[in-house]
Amino acid sequence: MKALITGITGQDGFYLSKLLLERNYEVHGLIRRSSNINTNRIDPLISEYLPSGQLNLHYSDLTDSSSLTNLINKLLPDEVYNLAAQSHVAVSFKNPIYTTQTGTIGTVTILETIRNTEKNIKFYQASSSEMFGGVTGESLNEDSTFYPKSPYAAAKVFSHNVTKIYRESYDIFAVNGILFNHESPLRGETFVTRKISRAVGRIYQNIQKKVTLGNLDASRDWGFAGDYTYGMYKMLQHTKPDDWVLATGETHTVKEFADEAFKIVGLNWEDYVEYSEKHERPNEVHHLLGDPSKVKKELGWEPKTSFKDLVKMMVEEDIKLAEKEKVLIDNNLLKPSWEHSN
Ligand code: NAP
Ligand code: G4F
Repeated sequence: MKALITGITGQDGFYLSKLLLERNYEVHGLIRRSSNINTNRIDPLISEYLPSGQLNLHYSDLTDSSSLTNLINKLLPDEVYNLAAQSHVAVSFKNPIYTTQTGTIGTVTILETIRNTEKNIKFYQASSSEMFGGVTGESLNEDSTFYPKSPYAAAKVFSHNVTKIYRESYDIFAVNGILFNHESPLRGETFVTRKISRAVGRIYQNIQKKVTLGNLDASRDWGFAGDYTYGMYKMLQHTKPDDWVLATGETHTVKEFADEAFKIVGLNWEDYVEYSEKHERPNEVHHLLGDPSKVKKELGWEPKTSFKDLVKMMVEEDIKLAEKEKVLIDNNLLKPSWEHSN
């Protein structure tokens, strides 16, 4: 089996490509050129699988339609997982056009290319619980109404709809995975969970004093990225394409996440967390809770990692990272800038 993954250098890109490589897939990943190395997350996979040719990386960009089309036509993969996006909701208010371009053009380009090949290429679209907007307290499922509240969410709604349109119009095996928040030690450091776990690790190692956050009362249905990427794979192995929600069915506030994370190192979060309005968004998604009963019934998928285990996994990894940073600081090889960034 041959898979093409857009967004292979991201959090989910790592977990998904690891899973596929371990199942003997030939994996092709799309990377974009940057002035700094951007393959850090997948470096362990590069050293293990690139030399044999089981893993291959190609320069492209979701906004560069011709390069995407050429790549798919050249590779003719069995499966395409479209994970790439400008995925930060707050940033999407600052860079709305770029977020929209990335979140829409690539999806329709890939679907159009698939439609024009002779091969039955299966397609996975990374849809998001952000599309629901968190306007009610109810548990959200595949039939719940979308109420996008950011340029990011609006672009995701477009891609979700166009995926469904291509499935229904051209009989393409095109699937939307509507994923609620999923985290890991590889989560981007400006998302709230990782920002907190990074801060806990550094505060524990005495190289940070405080962490500044925005809305502490927002609640999210947080799961582990490794469980969710297995769900993506399961969707493309099903007999027929459809849309499925992946969630834990539990929701926790940002405050609860901070409380749990600081407790792991025996500290009280209230002594270290400060509030700043600068982390508030022009329009907030206050509450997200997912209902994964359809995916459980039809695909047998269930999350394996509890909220407490997820927080522990992230904090423990970030304590180890901070320990390495402390050595560099002590030897004058690193100047901490984290309290001024994010
Ligand atoms: P992530 O860590 O932010 O990774 C995003 C990936 O997209 C990175 O590989 C990034 O490349 C790439 N990318 C960004 N802009 C691109 C462009 N113009 N062309 C090509 N590649 C581009 O995101 P994630 O957490 O793994 O999420 C994966 C997907 O699921 C995203 O589409 C996200 O919106 C969606 N999603 C995530 C969650 C969640 O909770 N994690 C929930 C629902 C849906 P660089 O490494 O070069 O920046
Ligand atoms: O961690 P967040 O930035 O994630 P958000 O906005 O829920 O988006 C993530 O999950 C979506 C799935 O629902 C994905 F589609 C999307 O790509 C991304 O992966 O923020 C979570 C909550 C928000 O309510 C935010 O206002 O935490 C609140 N928050 C409070 N202080 C903060 C902060 N968020 C960030 N990033 N930084 C803060 O300092």
